[in-house]
Amino acid sequence: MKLDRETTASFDVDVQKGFTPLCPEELPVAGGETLADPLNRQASLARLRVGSKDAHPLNAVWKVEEGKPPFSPVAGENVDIRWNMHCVAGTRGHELIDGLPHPARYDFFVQKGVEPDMHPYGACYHDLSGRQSTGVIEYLKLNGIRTVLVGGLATDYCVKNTALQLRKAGFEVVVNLEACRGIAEATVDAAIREMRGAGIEVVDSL
Ligand code: VGL
Repeated sequence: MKLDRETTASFDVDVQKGFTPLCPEELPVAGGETLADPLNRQASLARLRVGSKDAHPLNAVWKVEEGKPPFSPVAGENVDIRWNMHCVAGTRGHELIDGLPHPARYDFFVQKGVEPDMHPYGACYHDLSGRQSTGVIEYLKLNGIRTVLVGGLATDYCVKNTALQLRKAGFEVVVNLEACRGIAEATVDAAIREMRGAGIEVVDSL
């Protein structure tokens, strides 16, 4: 693939220990802890590097409880289903995996899901309807970015939604599967189909 570094950004989506087997009580994604090398390689192809993290509070309304299992629906404008508690600010699960830069070293960084009744997936909006920007789209446009390379966790949730939001905002989007891992095979396959259907390039590696 021919990439123009000057107009290309690299996006590390939610590459946090809470989505790896390092935090088995959270939302462990097999192989999630192995993504630093492919993400650093991806970033070397781009002029700007941006990233995101879930930064959840302990009192989140979407958390799994007795009789309220994972994936069961939860009512609210900006929540949908229940998840194990994960990526709580101030805990190990909130940290980026080893081998990535400190968040302060990124050109732009999104912390999302901070409100107890908001659980966004895509990193471009704080709400589920895509109304309240996190600012990353504006940042990329202001800096003349046209192409965004995307990797991270998890392919079937936050990576997919971030890629779709970027595409809808007018960027050329490339999802780099070597730098992603997903929660389940069926939802990863469906995510790849949906992203390709939206005009996103999904590649095995960069
Ligand atoms: C994610 C499920 C729940 C993700 C976040 O980062 O893909 N998945 N919360």
